[in-house]
Amino acid sequence: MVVLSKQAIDHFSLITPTFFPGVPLIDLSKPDSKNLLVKACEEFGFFKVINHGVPTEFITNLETEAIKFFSSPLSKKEKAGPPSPFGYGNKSIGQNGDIGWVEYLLLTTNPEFNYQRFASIFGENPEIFRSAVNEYVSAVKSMACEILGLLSDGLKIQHRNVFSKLLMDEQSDSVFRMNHYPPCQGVDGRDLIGFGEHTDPQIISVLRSNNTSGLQISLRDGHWISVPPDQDSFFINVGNSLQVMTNGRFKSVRHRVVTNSSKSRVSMIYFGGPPLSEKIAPLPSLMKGEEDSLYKEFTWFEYKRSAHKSRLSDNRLVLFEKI
Ligand code: GA4
Repeated sequence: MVVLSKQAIDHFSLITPTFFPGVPLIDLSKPDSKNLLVKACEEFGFFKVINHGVPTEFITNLETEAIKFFSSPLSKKEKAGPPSPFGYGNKSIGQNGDIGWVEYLLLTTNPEFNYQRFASIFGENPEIFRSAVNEYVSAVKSMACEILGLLSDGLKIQHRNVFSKLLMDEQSDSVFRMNHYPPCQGVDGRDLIGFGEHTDPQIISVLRSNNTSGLQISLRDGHWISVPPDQDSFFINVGNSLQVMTNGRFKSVRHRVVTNSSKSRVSMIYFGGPPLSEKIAPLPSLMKGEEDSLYKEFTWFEYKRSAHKSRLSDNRLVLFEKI
């Protein structure tokens, strides 16, 4: 188990900014959503969606199972770890020394694989947890694909499935994560870092949390803002791969989570990624006139390998930028 020293606590604490009211809000049932989506991806790389079509029952079922799991004895949870690459993790994030005030389950979205894991973790009733994950992930993936379709419409790309087909591919390398941030008092009026600042490597990330605050995003000018929590909505992040495919027109958002002094935060995030063999490069149809590609072409396998060698806060795209 990782124990945070006084030194680490000093390093991982900060003053929390106030809530920001200007997070773009997209109503997926409205006909103008495609243009608003494009604008949000250009300006923030982040937005909130309502009328998303994911049944509340799927969300509450999975949240109940997640809370049951995180409330179980550490010795039981640790049987599902370490998360290399999938399983239970506690305070330690990734393989390169990052830590945060968080425990989590990291899963592949491949149902076969999860079954093997759950069979050993949830002795009595693995089927209930497994089906809660599968029904939730499949509904959230549909919503992510709908958003990606609307984005390609908004960008006037001829084939509207150019992004969504990567998530729909049987070989799609997507990940699902459930995080639990126990309440934490913080130090000297400063909050502790739950999950350090980073951008997501994949195409798109879909986050849902309970009503506990903690998520912060970095604006284009570098200022950090707190995102008001909303358990009935989803928050969407542009990932590094979508930034590359749009040749930098969409920006992957830097974000982090700070702990709450009195309440637990539980979040679940679907990271929609392409197949490992997929070549990621700016789409020629998005390059205007003489516009040059800002990035070297790479496969998702190459990017992922390089990401897993990095520290959480690193700018992972610099290695793939053209000079
Ligand atoms: C950030 C997004 C996802 O949570 C994740 C993370 C992954 C991990 O937890 O193992 C990484 C991080 C994430 C990027 C850099 C590397 C890998 C931790 C880390 C330090 C599951 C992912 O795909 O990339």
